[in-house]
Amino acid sequence: MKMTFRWFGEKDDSVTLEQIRQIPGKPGIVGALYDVPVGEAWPLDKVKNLKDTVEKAGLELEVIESVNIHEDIKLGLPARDKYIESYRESIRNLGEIGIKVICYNFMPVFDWLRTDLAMKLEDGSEAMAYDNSIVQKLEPVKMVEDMAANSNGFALPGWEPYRLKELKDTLEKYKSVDEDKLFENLKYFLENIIPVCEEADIKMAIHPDDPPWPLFGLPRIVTCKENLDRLVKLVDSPYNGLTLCSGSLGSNPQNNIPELIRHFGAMGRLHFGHVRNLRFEAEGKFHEASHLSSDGAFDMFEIMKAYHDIGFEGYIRPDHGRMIWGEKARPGYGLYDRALGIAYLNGLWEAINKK
Ligand code: DNO
Repeated sequence: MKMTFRWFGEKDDSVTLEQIRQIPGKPGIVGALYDVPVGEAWPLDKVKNLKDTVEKAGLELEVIESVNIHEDIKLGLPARDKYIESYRESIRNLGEIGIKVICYNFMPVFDWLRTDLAMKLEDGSEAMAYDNSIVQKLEPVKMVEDMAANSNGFALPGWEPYRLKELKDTLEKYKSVDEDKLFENLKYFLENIIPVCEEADIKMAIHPDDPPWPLFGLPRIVTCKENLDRLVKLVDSPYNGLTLCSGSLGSNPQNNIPELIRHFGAMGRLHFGHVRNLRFEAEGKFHEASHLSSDGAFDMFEIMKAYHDIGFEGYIRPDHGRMIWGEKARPGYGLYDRALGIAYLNGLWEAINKK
């Protein structure tokens, strides 16, 4: 297992590489470019530059999260071939700088969704929360405006303002896309990129849908064991793999996270783990918690033990943390609570290792 930490780059993150370097165990960086529009290839000079920046700070860069997928690919529109070609070029360029895993998602229009980005918890910390009954009453365009107004000035991944201008139009186009069609479009995409990944030695690791159920009538397919099984079979290669996000899949209590880790780990399809804890107030109503097992619903020991038992050689990162100690940062991505998360996950790992 290689411990990592997500970093949004010099311009887009309140957390610095110098700070990350002082986290016990010196985690590797999970990075990305944020100034290349979705659908365009990531230029070699820019990815080299990112790599150099990270290495100059004494850290490693082997994971990218995310190279986002143009909506026309998900919709299966004729222009997809052009965008897939750009994606292939990005993969080749990332292969040149030694990237090993690309995390991506195939969620129509929206990436992850929370209804409150700063819910006050009893101890005075703030956490992101989700309530299905609120989402059911929401109008997507209004919701996006609210998110933008509440994100401490940072653009949220997947919610970039330039994409949202076309929101209404895009929602209309999805009316003819159901689950099966979305699976078909994912298959087409994977068939066209996996051979390039094999050459570049980069594993694709799809991120689950968060939350893992349809929203606003849009289909979502990366949601449960059955669908993940279907997904890994779309192209039968270890390069077609998964990011197992405990918080995303785990928001549906029917998804048993340690069991999923064992199942897909045994198949050699697990390349990246996002570890996060949640506390449920009701079905479809939860808030994110500290990583500690007793603060939420998940047994972190069992999760880390499952990774240990499969002999996991991929990457793990702490996921969304709370805002604590007065920190102002991108929601979910402050320094302090994620650093505590790493220390705790590493502690569990050490104990499991010695047993
Ligand atoms: C949430 C993240 C996701 C993830 C993308 C991958 O905090 O885990 O936004 O990066 O879904 O494409």
